[in-house]
Amino acid sequence: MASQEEIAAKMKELHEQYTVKLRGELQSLSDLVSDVPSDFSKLLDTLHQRLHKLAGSAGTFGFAELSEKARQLEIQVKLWLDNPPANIPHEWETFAHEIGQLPSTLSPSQNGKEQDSPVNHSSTEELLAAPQHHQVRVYVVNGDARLAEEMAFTLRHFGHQTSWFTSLAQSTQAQADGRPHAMIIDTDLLQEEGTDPLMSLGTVPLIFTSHCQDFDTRIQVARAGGQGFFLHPVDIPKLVDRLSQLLRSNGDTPYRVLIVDDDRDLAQHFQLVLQGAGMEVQVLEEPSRILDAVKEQRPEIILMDLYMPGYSGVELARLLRLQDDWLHTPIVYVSGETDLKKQMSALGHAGDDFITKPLSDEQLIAAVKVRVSRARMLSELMSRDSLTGLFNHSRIKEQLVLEVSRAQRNDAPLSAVMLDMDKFKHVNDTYGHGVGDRVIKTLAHLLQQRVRQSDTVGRYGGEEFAAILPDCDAASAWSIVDDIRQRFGQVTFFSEGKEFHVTLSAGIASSTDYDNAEAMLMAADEALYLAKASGRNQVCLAGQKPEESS
Ligand code: GH3
Ligand code: MG
Repeated sequence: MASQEEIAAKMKELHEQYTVKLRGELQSLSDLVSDVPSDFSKLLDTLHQRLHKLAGSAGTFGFAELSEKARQLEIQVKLWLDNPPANIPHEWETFAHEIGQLPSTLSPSQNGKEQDSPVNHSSTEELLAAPQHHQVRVYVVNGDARLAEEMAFTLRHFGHQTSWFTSLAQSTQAQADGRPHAMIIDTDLLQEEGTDPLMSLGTVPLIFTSHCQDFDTRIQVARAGGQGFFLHPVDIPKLVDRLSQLLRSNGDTPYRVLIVDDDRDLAQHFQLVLQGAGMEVQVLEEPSRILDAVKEQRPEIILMDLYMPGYSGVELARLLRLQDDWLHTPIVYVSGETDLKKQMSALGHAGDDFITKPLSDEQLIAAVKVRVSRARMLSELMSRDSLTGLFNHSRIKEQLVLEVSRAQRNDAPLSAVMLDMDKFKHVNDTYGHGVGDRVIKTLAHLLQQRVRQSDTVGRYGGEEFAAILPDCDAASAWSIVDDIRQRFGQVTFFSEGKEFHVTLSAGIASSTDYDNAEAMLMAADEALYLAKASGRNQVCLAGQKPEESS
């Protein structure tokens, strides 16, 4: 990925190119209206298109006054287009004069932003704050020092690095030493200090704790941009779940953005701004390539221009929605269209949202961040099994496809494991379904505890689990899984005064022997079947005789 300096240099170059083109365009517009036109309605069409584009792009490049004037002139042209006058209207002369005056708005003195570097470094950095999973820093802010310290202390048990403060002001001062990845704030402080101290936080996820749960408190939390709300006494495991959910969706994988816009300068400007904020951005100038582009990049958000020659943004959005794969991808129209009716109609047809050009760099970054973070959180929720919190069937299969191709790229081993509890029907029949659920949760917990951070565990079916172990050959996988088998067999369960134990069987396939995800899963499943057929409570490797369990 390009460095901040490279992005700033590119941005400067793009800005200079745009300014040169802009002078040409303004001169050409002035020439266009200098004579009394012979075909007035054709001229209006051309003017409308060009003023619309100008209003949208000029503001984004920092020429706010020009953008505003172009917008007013566009509205005038639109009025003439909607109610065509019989003759050249008497306002034409003033209109033509104003077009001729547009270049005067380009002088730097009238354009504060043009003097700045086009990339606003401080805001871009502020909005960045990508969490590092290996050392998650959490601030706890509560006016009650004892509560703050207690919560900070408890969170440390979950591997978080915590600091606690008794006021928002204190906590923002501390950020000079490094921004936290998340903050847990008591709502009393919102009443005392307001939301101003939170403004400098950019997109740091905020979770609120409170003694009240009335509507007023909740609306205050919503206004402050809270992404979680917990009543005292706080259910810490739930809070930790929420934290990891937020951190995962805000995670350190760059957001993938696709920009579909025929205005090359503007698209490049958006691309550079978003790249500056650490995102992975592709620009599509040729709309007919859209299906290939989304397949290659798998964007998490699409910024779509509304009017392009040949195809409209709405048509492209509808085309994408024809395929299940792109049903959930947020599509945001970025357009100069200010007519609310037209915006609504565009949204009624496949798009999710509308942002109007011109927009500032900060607005663009925030607009993308908010939407992608939410989309990630929703997909996270959808891909988890509700009983165990593990990846569900389809998600674990998807993950295996990704891991197999990664392993092949890196020429590294990878093992896939299928685990299934033995005679589980008997557990349900004897102790009831509720107890059975508890056993399932226990195995889920044990699996998560025993595997590495880079491994993935999922609930494949009822009492059947799958695990993916990257950088792990069949022999090492066997040792890990056999250790889990032994530990699980030693867990004592209780129900109505009775003790019982449950065992499991497992099958393992390695990527060295099978070259695709489906073949690996099938082989691991066959090995599992072999383990069952050989007496259960054992781990078998695909294509080998069962090892004796100890
Ligand atoms: P085997 O050793 O051959 O695997 O025998 P088994 O009894 O474990 O296998 P079988 O497939 O016959 O039965 C699995 C049982 O798991 C049947 C089903 O009721 C139960 N089960 C599936 N999902 C859940 C669940 O979510 N909760 C509970 N409590 N039981 C479940
Ligand atoms: Mg079973």
